[in-house]
Amino acid sequence: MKKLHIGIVDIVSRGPTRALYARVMNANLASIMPQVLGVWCRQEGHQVTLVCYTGFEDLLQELPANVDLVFIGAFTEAAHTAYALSRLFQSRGALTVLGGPHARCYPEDASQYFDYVLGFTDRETLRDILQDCSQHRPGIHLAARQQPVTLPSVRERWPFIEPTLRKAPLIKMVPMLGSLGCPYTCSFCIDAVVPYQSMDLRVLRDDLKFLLKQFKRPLVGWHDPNFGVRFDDYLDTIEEAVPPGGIEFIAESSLSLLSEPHLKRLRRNGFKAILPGVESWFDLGNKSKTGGLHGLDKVRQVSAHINLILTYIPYVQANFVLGLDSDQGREPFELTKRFLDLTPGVFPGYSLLTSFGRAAALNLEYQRAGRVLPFPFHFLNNNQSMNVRPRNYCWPEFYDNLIDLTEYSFSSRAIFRRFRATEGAIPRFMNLVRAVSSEGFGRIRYHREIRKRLETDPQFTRYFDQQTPELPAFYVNEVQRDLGQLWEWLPQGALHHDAYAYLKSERSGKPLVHVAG
Ligand code: B12
Ligand code: SF4
Repeated sequence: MKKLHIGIVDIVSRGPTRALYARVMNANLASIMPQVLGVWCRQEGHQVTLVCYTGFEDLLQELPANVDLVFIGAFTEAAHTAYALSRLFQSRGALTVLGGPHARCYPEDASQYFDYVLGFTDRETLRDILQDCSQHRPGIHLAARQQPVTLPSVRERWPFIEPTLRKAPLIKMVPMLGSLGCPYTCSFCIDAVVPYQSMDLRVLRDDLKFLLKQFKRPLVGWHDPNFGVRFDDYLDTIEEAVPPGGIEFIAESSLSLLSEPHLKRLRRNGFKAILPGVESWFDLGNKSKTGGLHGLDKVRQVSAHINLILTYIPYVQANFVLGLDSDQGREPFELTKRFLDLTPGVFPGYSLLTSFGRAAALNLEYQRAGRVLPFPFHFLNNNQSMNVRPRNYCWPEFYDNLIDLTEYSFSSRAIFRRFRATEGAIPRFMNLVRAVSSEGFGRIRYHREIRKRLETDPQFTRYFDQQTPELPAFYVNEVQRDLGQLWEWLPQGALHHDAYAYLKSERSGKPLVHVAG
């Protein structure tokens, strides 16, 4: 096979940025799969250049001009950035491949702009592409039957991890993966139907030992959808490789896994931040181990649990989904405010209910009910737009409640109480920066702007009420501003997508995916 020049772009930022938070954090949000592809492509004998795009690089300078094949990894919020890059590289004669969350959720749309669009990707899938390596316009959709059984280790990915972390000035977080899939089946989740599988614990052990030699005190971010399902196996592995506290860890874990004995062990082993999902006061009780408890009873139980976690783990972000069908009136929002009163040390992470294309079977229900709005992908990041019309709220009412809750969560009083209730300089610093930057104050400003326009801009009201598909100019201008120079390369029509493609394809009975291998 001809030796190819392969470019890989891991898009972390949707466009150029100068924000301080982005400077500190973006390189720490690099994905694992682009690095994996880099290792596999080199092992197949090809020349690879990988760029983690954090918003500070000039992509065209960093990737060689003569690449044959470009892999792009993108979340849906970065879809337009990815589409524009694809067009640019295709215009220079390269073939392009899209992978990652956007490709998994919106393959029909993406295949208009790439030669290949990938779902689950294993080494065989990659080999198929490298062998075929030909133009497909529109592109073809390929996927492995299941998640890969093994992935290259941190040691093997190091030639890609190290240059990425060099861009992170303060915190340097190494991305690791202990498991794929999840044994739980939360209806809204992309992993609800993906069987749980553990990665090879011997490889993890070796990687942890390797990391101890690279940094004085490494920081590992576990990318597992739900870390600690086989809790003892993972903690045994960590304890075998690392002296207590020799590596610091961050993980997403469900509350049901965070019992007090587990918390003691996590603290002993350097876990510094945990991100459990609470999601709702009226639904999804299994995940938070609150069973049939609802409303204020659930608030009290979850609060007590999180206060307990905070005595062991200095940084806790509790995640909520706002606008679920089980919510109505002011009560869910007021309950979250009571939760913050009772749990002053927690950082609240709010997601607006978002239906990411094919991510979950539940999305078919929203599509059948005609409740999905075609907001451009750029805004589908759980906070800049909510693409499911709420069942029990009209938009102004929903936004009033959202603004009230966000203001409450990032009021001077709440910030001060959070500061006092948190231990350690870094957790305090992170809470403060997140509150006063784009996440806290920035979102309050943004939601207020949307609310104002819902009152004053008839184009907005008609679009939100699904009376017209005509996109308000506000959104077009935002994408143009965020993409910077890449705007010129955005393919025509790319701001619009069929928000009902998943349902249509299910109804047509035609399989979408070509299984690789
Ligand atoms: C870990 C994680 C994070 C981490 C790490 C992010 C990162 N850069 O990887 C953190 C906490 C930083 C994060 C942040 C966010 N996340 Co997140 N995150 C996840 C999580 C839990 C696991 C993803 C993962 O790494 N899995 C392990 C990999 C190996 O498996 P995989 O993702 O299934 O990938 C397979 C294929 O897609 C393919 N593949 C993946 N990447 C690539 C790349 C290329 C080039 C190719 C060819 C193939 C390929 O190969 C893999 C093996 O089969 C998922 C939920 C889930 N359960 O999957 C959400 C998820 C991916 N996140 C999501 C979202 C929305 C976000 C945020 C926008 C939230 C926010 N508002 O801040 C940000 C965006 C951050 C950013 N721009 O980088 C959504 C994405 C939906 C979408 N279509 O965009 C998901 C699906 C959760 C959800 N809501 O349903 N996230
Ligand atoms: S526990 Fe988390 S990862 Fe598992 S199915 Fe539920 S939401 Fe998804």
